[in-house]
Amino acid sequence: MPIDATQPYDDNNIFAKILRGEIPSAKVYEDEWAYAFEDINPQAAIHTLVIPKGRYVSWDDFSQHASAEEIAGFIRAVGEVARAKGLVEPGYRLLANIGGHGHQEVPHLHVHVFGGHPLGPMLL
Ligand code: DGP
Repeated sequence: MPIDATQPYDDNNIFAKILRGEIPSAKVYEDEWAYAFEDINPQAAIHTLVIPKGRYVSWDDFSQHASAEEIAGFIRAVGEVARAKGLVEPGYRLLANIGGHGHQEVPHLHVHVFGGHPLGPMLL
């Protein structure tokens, strides 16, 4: 079920539990600002999720309330993940789902990193 992106942050969401190490995840990358792990239900040969360490429900929440340092750190981390996965030369796709129409299911901001083969035109 898609979430309401305007809801308050829920510390019991699944990605909060992954960040706290309460639920296992296949770690790809971690720094001060972000944690990246493999998606449990991959939609491409490479499908990695990057999440900020801060408590942000969605891109809307993050873009309004995160500090400039957190925003820069998170965007840099997404680039690090793509480089770590060897995606820069062949290319890749980034996606963030936001709220109901965006079909966001987990109420902690995440950016999907897709790659590993030609992805074709974006389909809605
Ligand atoms: P979205 O629709 O953008 O909210 O995508 C949520 C993604 O999170 C979806 O691709 C599946 C993934 N996911 C959900 N639960 C878990 C989990 O417990 N572990 C991992 N690794 N991924 C999860």
